[in-house]
Amino acid sequence: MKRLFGTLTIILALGILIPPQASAGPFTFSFSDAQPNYWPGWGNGTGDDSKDHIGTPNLIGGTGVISGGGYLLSLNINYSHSAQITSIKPGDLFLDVDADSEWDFIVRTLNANGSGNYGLYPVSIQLKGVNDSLYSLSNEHGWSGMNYRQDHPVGVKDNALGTQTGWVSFSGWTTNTGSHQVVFEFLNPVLLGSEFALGWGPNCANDMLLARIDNPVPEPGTLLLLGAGLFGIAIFARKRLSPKS
Ligand SMILES: [Ca+2]
Ligand SMILES: [Ca+2]
Ligand SMILES: [Ca+2]
Repeated sequence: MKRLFGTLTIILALGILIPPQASAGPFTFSFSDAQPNYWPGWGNGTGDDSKDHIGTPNLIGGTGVISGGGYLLSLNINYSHSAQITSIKPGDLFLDVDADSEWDFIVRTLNANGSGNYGLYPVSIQLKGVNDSLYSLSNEHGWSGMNYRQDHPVGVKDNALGTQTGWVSFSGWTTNTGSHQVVFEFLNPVLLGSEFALGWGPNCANDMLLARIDNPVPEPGTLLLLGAGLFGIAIFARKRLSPKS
């Protein structure tokens, strides 16, 4: 028993001394296009504010994959079109890696014409109220006179972009009627915190997604506690099972 205890103690000590390794993975997450209909603070005071989607498209929600090391690998967003309006194009994809209501990265898919690799850029833009002039709004994309969600961010201005840090493969976008999916595959890593947020919508802001997501990757501290707990259970079981001398 003493020898077993000593061995287990050494194993546990090594677990504490050796820096935690990346968890197994990858891990998946899912999200829905829940309320609000617009990003907080960006309602325009019209009947649009009560609508999830104004005509087409309707964003539904999606799924994503994170590596064991905590890096975003891919993101799928589901949507449907009830009518074909060929001039609707995608907006930028917004990422808030620590869910502090300040965007940290964008994928430059604003007005993307098709599939291909699009730039990943660091940004530093509060969701609302601090540097709103850095956003590209729905009004700037040729929708004047149409029924669309006015005055809502759909991308960022060029001067909001930091130095490009990588590329993201984008599936492209269709305006055909029916159910579809856009896919973002991250060719360069973006490290996510324990909670993160993402935002996306078309360049008319007819439907805007804003999702806060709990990172499914276990934190190293949690793993360590789990290991210590298992160690305790092993000792307890060993004691219970040992014949009394
Ligand atoms: Ca929707
Ligand atoms: Ca942030
Ligand atoms: Ca929505």
